[in-house]
Amino acid sequence: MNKVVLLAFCAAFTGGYHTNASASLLNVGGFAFDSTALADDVISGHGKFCTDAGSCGKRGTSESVVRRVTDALPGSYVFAQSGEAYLELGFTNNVAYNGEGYDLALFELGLPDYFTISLEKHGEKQVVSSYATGDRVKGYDLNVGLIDLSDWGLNLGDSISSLIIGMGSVDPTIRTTPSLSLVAALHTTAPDVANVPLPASALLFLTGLGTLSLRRNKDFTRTVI
Ligand SMILES: [Ca+2]
Ligand SMILES: [Ca+2]
Repeated sequence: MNKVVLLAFCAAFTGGYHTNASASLLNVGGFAFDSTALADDVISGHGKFCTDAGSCGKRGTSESVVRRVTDALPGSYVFAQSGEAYLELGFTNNVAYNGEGYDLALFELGLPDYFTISLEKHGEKQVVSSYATGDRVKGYDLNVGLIDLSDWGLNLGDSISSLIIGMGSVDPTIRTTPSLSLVAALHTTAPDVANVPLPASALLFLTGLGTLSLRRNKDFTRTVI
């Protein structure tokens, strides 16, 4: 088996990659969901962002930012250049609804970090911390922040079509910011979305492929949102 075939074989059994090109099932960080469960639009944004390509000063609604936070690739991501930056993400071909347990998964890379989440502008903000999924992408830990819409007062069955994600640091003593790569609804109108933990990743085979420095966004001094 050559290396290309071996890598393809490994990717087929790992979280963090689109594992089936012909179907719409995605497996990211141990979570399985339909491709239609992804947040697929940036409705609005505030502040400037850097991308994994190393370019900064990007507006939240710029093509380079929108593509990175709405594609199915955990290895493409953005991070904020200022503490007050946020992205308002939307679901255009589905809605996310409040089911049992967690309802939304926010994936980011590097050191575990914090998102400030609200469901509407000037609405109640809550801090959601991410944790390592055990998968690695481009040589970095793939982390996930989980949201239960009940924490915002939604009843079971209530749905949302957007959310606002604060991307700056929540505390000036925390000199890191999240590197957001995609957001998925775990309960959605898409066909039978499953929140099923998968076997541990084989991505360790692939960690030597990425050399981008994620540390840059971990060194910014932030202000409290
Ligand atoms: Ca829930
Ligand atoms: Ca991405």
